[in-house]
Amino acid sequence: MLKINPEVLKAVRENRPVVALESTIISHGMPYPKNVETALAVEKVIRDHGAIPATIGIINGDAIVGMTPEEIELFGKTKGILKASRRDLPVVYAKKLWAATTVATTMIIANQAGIKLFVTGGIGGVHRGAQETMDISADLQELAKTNVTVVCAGAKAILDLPLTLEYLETMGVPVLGYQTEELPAFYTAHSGLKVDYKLDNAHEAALTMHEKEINNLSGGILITNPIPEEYSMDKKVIDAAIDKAIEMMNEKGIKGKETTPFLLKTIAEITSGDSLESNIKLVLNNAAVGAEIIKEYCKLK
Ligand code: PSU
Ligand code: MN
Repeated sequence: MLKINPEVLKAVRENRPVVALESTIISHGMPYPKNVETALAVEKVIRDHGAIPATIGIINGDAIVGMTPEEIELFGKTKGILKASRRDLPVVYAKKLWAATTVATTMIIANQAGIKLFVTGGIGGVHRGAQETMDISADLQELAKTNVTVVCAGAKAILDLPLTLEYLETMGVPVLGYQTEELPAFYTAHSGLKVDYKLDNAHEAALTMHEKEINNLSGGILITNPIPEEYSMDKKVIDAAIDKAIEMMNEKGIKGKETTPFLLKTIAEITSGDSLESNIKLVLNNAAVGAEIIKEYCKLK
């Protein structure tokens, strides 16, 4: 069952700006209590920019659209909350479980609730070594089919970025740079790879969403927004931390859905928390940009 909070429901019906947010970043992407502080701060940034936040998660088999601060606190604190991607949803609903939603499932539920834009930190993608492991995040397939625009800070170098771009191209997903021509690499603004197109401002982003919709082009749009220079990490430091974390992951034999949470946690440990601080700052920055884009989009309706 979809449980949409009344404020969010009213805003969607009245064509006022709503921004969806995911809960895997809370339960599996950051440690407590920074995860909860960040989730609440992101909601505040969205409100300060004149939009309404809707954090999405699954409680007792109900998809909650617009979690309360108390629910966010529970998602941040409770151990053993599942990480649910598309394949998990039927079972989570049938067994009435608690589950954090990934980019893929947040897109699915946002779409069902009529929310057009979703803000996060980073998306899943084609993992390094995917030629052997076939580890490709279900987020990419979801971007191919579900009509939600995702604002993120690019994809981090725990992934194979060139292969991730190839995959998105094959799936017909526009990969756009917010005021940049370069694909941002999450902890830094630079990957050395190009996005398909640069968006000059929020209005142009909104127009692109609108054109996709009126031309019945199904699927998502990926808007990549670089981390502000002052919060960006030193490329050498972060690259070394990522390589080390991947080495540790292989030694421990970590696979499948544990991969991304393990790497995030290990990179934060190796960098003594610096990567976590960058992660928080880039999500807040994405929230501001996402709110501006959805405000412009609502004006077009
Ligand atoms: N990237 C991040 N932080 C995150 C995630 C990705 O920088 O928290 C989470 C998102 O919820 C994303 C998921 O959808 O990890 C991808 O997991 P997987 O690779 O197992 O599909
Ligand atoms: Mn995976």
